[in-house]
Amino acid sequence: MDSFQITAKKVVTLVMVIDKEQRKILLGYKKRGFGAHLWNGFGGKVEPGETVKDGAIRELKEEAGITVKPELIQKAGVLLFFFEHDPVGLECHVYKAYEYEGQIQECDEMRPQWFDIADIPYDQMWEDDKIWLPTLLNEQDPFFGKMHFKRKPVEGGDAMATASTTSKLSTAVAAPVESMSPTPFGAAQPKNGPYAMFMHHVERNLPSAPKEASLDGSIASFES
Ligand code: 8OG
Repeated sequence: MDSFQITAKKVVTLVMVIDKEQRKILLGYKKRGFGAHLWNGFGGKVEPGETVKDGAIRELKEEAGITVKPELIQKAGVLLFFFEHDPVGLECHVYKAYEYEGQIQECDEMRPQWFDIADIPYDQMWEDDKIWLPTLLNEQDPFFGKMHFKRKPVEGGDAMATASTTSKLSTAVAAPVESMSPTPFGAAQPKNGPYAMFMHHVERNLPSAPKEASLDGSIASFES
């Protein structure tokens, strides 16, 4: 486990917008950067000087074009991600919102789309999501999770490279339009991206939401 020891952590946010009545969830297709080609909630790094919640609200606005009032966004849990041989862990604060204002909009980083809760594309999401997202959807939060990831072995190029090679090939043979995937994230995309999760631990139904995690992987403090 030495290869998973962290000496620092980066605080990131993730917001899940849910339409309870229609039983739908708003996800975004990440077009570039970390987690590219996967569907996810909306979020990112917390900026110096802003609270974690303010960071979550700002990222939701930047990535999906919508606003949630601070009193209508609720902390669902904290996830601590460890990546092999990376001394910096990610402390991800997960929020849920059932109401929003504004028009949902695509940006250069994310393409938002509603999904039926019964039809969440878990095989095109980070691998851990199928473990904790049902917890949030079933209202078994607050939760705390620890996930350990290894980079997937490279087999004639990594998963991302394979995906782009495949799409270049289909262009080269000039496939008829009808036979082409209607979206740029069809079957050629990597299953769950370039990382494989090999260990996880989740605590559910906590009495209150974790506020911070320790570098040893435990909860350091709870929201008051
Ligand atoms: O700023 P940037 O887009 O790189 O921030 C990373 C985003 O990805 C942030 O919203 C947190 C999110 N994220 C991870 N790991 C995982 C994960 O395992 N599952 C999900 N659903 N989101 C993750 O960094």
